[in-house]
Order: sequence, then structure tokens, then C-alpha cells
Amino acid sequence: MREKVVTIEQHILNQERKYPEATGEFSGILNSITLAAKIISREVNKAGLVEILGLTGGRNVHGEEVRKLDDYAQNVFVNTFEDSGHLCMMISEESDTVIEIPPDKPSGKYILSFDPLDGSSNIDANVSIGSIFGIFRQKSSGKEPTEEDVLQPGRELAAAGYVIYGSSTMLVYSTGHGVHGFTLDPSIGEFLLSHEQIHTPKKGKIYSVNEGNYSDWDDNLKRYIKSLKEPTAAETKPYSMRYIGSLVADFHRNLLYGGIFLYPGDARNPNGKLRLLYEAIPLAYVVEQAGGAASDGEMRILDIKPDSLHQKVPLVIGSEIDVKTCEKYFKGIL
Ligand code: AHM
Ligand code: MG
Repeated sequence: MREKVVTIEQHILNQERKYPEATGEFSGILNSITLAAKIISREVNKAGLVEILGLTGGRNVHGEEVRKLDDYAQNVFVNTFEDSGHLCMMISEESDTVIEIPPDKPSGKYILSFDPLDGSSNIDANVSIGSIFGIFRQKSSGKEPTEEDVLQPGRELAAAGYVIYGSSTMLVYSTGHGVHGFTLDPSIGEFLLSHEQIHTPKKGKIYSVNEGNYSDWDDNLKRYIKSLKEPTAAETKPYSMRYIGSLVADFHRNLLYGGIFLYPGDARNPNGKLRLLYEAIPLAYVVEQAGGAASDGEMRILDIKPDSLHQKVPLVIGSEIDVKTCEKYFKGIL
């Protein structure tokens, strides 16, 4: 057992102290994410109880409306940040357009992109789900953010991370100085440092992909996956296949154990399924900070300049050597 516990708030403060010019605004955003994560975690943990305690007609025993957890998580993020004074804008999977800060509320110089509850189709089966976030700085100098602020490449991120609501709730974040993981202790309501400086293995033994889409794959992708299942003599043991179908959970496992996650483009969906701004980019930032890599099959995810808010992107992410090998197959070099 550790002699001294470090809460996420202390950790954020310690990071801030390294920058004398820091105003505390950035730390404020991270603390607000922590709060949103705790509130969503509490609700996710009682998800199954809605069936028992809840009612028909969308109201629970307290007479409160029973909302879909996606909507609930979206509202938690928006309500937490609308009044914070740190943001000039939000981008969410759950909102068709950008979310502006109302004129009567204080506004700041950061932009938050987020997926409030990813993998939510898994909730009813008690499978892990997550929230994903990225924080950009406002680039333009005017009061109102511009398109240049909305569509920034991932390399401009100031911070990113995710929350996984699993057998325990964990928050993992990076501000560009490594990746740190915190586990929620529900008895004291605090995220405690549990994974300091996460380094992902350079090469893994796991691959994660929805192989049900096999018949829509191109030959290069088929050859790559075959090479993992039927390795040549030099690499005798085949990779294990692990696929939860919940991006944060699949990503988190591979980050810790090493491996590769793919949601590739195929004949039916040329750009795959996952979204660039609030799914691929934040996780690409985290994986690179942990020593891994993320690509669309040809180029680094963090170098892609987004051209629309909900743009999809093929995603190949995980251990560096695995991602580079996969790229070679995609380019026909291997
Ligand atoms: P969502 O944003 O609608 O929840 O969908 C995203 C999820 C990811 O968590 C997961 O990686 C992917 O969808 C799984 O898709 P599929 O069922 O096609 O394999
Ligand atoms: Mg999602």
C-alpha cells in the first residue's frame, strides 16, 4: 500500500506549479472534468436500477424524468462548463452544431471537444463505457471563436484524456507531460493516483477489430489481420483477439497491455465509424504521450486537419511497432 495518496486535484496543481505563467484556468477545466466524471459515474453505476426503481412513462419513483444516459452525460458536461468561465465553445458528439457559451455567461479562451458517453449501446449489458475529452486553445484573437478554432489538428491540443466507467471508474489524462491514471475511490469521492506515467509497450500481443466486417475489408487489411493470426516462423505465437465494442475500454486495455485497435474504413464505410475531433484525436494524443502511435492507415492522426465537425476517420491506434507494421500493409509495402 502507498504511504501517501495523491488526489487528482493535487496532481493537477503540482503540474500547474511547474509553469509560473499559468493562470489556473487550465487547471480549472481539468477539475471541472473531474467533477463531471464523478457525477456521470454515479449515474452509470445505478443504470440497471432504473429498470427496478424506475417507472413506465419515463418517470422514476421520485417523479423525476428518466433520461437516456447519453443525454444525461451531455447535460452534465454542458452544465458544468457553461458557467465555468474557462471555455469559449464546446464540440460534442451529441450536438449537431458547436455549443456556444450563452452571452450572459463568462467565457474563456479554451475549447472543449468531448464524447460524453461513448459505447452507450453497451450500458444495458453492464459493459464498460467511457467519456472522451480534448482541450484546445482559442487561436483567433476576437471574442467570438472562428472556424479556425473549431477545426484544429490534434497536434494543437493542450490536454486530452478519457474516463472509463468499468469495474472501477478511472480518469486518464495528459497535458503533454506523460499520461497519468486515477481511480475513483467512491468511499471518499476522490480520484486517487493509481497509474503514474503510463508507458504502453512498443509491441503488443493483442489485436482489436470488429471482424464481422471482414467481407467489406480490402485485401491489404485482410492480409494484415491474417499475419497476426497466422504469424511466420520467426513470430510463433499468434496475437489474441480482444474486442469489447466500447472504444474507451478497448483502448484502455491495449494501452496498459500493448496491442493494436483498428476501426478501419471498408467498402460500406470508407472512413470507418469513429469521429476525428472527439474520439480519434484525444485518444491519439494520449497514446503518443504514452509512447504509442495513432494513424488513419497512412498518416498520423494528430496531423490531420479536420474539415468538418463530425468528420469520421479510419483509426489504427496502439503500440508503435504494431501501428507502423499495419501502415506498411495498408500501403502495400508488406
Ligand atoms: P457511439 O459513439 O455511438 O457509442 O459508437 C462508438 C462505438 C465505440 O465505442 C466502439 O469502438 C464502436 O462504436 C464499436 O462499433 P461496432 O459495433 O461497429 O464494432
Ligand atoms: Mg462515441
